[in-house]
Amino acid sequence: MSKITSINTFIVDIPTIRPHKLSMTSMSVQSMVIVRISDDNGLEGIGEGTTIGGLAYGPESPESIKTNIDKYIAPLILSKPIDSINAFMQLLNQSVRGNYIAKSAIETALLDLRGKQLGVPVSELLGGACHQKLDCLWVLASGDTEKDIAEAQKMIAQRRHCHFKMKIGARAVADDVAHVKAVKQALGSDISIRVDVNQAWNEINAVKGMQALQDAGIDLVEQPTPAKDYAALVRLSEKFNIPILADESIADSQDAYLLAKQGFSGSVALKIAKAGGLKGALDVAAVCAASGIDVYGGTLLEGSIGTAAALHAWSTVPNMQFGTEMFGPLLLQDDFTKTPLKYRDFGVEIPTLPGLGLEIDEDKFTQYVRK
Ligand code: MUC
Ligand code: MG
Repeated sequence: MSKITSINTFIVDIPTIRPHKLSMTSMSVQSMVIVRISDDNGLEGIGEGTTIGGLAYGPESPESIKTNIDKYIAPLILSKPIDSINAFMQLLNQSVRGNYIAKSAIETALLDLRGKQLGVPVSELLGGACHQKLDCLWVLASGDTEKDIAEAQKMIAQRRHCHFKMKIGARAVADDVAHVKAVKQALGSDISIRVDVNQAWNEINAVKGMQALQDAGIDLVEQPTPAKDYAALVRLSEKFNIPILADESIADSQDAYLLAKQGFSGSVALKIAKAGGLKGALDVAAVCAASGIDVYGGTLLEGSIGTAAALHAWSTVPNMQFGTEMFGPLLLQDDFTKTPLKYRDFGVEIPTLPGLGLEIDEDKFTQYVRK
């Protein structure tokens, strides 16, 4: 059995194609933690741990992800034989609390390495793909109504995306609703529009906002209220026909169980970063399936590596009712892999080569790696 000989981490900064404005931050660059794990046969597994806006989105930053892998996580698995990724993850979960994004990066790199050792794609290590291609929406977040309309029209004409999610919550409810309504009217009734409030509303504003968005024909409202306020999410899901998607509220399968137990009738965004890896996210999907809760393949705006990892996981979920938003690489000005993901016909293909199915372009990697 081959052994792990090195675990190296890097922060890679790549500018975005335009400012990406969320309720809690505006992004102009994405900082990805890339993990490279080698074995004694010269094979390498790659993983990615990425968040949004430093510490604006959640409790892990690119710098903490890198430091905690280097100091606490890597020594637990270095020099060990890579016979069971489940056993490695159990050890990590016993020894390191939280740090879900760091764990997701490590699990991804281990799965990529194991897939390359066995000559099979990561989806096969997870039991096999049910889908070869998944729907993929695009997020409109320029902050400007006319720019958002032009951007969406271009994506539709290119047959790249026909579902859109709009980031709102930074402005007054009435201003946000007017912005969303203008985009919906310009694009027409056939084009699906959703919104993501990223926890910015209290329940009173959520009632006002959701009523107006429902009346305007918006298809879904994501995380209107604060993550921990499960009772508000349950009340809102009972009050409105417009579906609610829980995002920041649900990290792992225990969260999904607790929300389902309270009677939540909405849907849940799966993210490998929130759940501590691919298997953790699939556990969330299993709890949702058992509870009658629909799922959606979510992103923390990862580049190609994290996005490919999530796609392998989502490909094994029989029913991804709300599609996916695995567009992260397209928001970045450049890609340091030689094997870009294939976006076509309003969706994205699941890679089929061994491991994640990606290869790093070393020159570009060196160009963007933080010195
Ligand atoms: C989120 O909260 O959904 C996903 C897409 C995007 O633009 O931001 C992320 C995070
Ligand atoms: Mg969200």
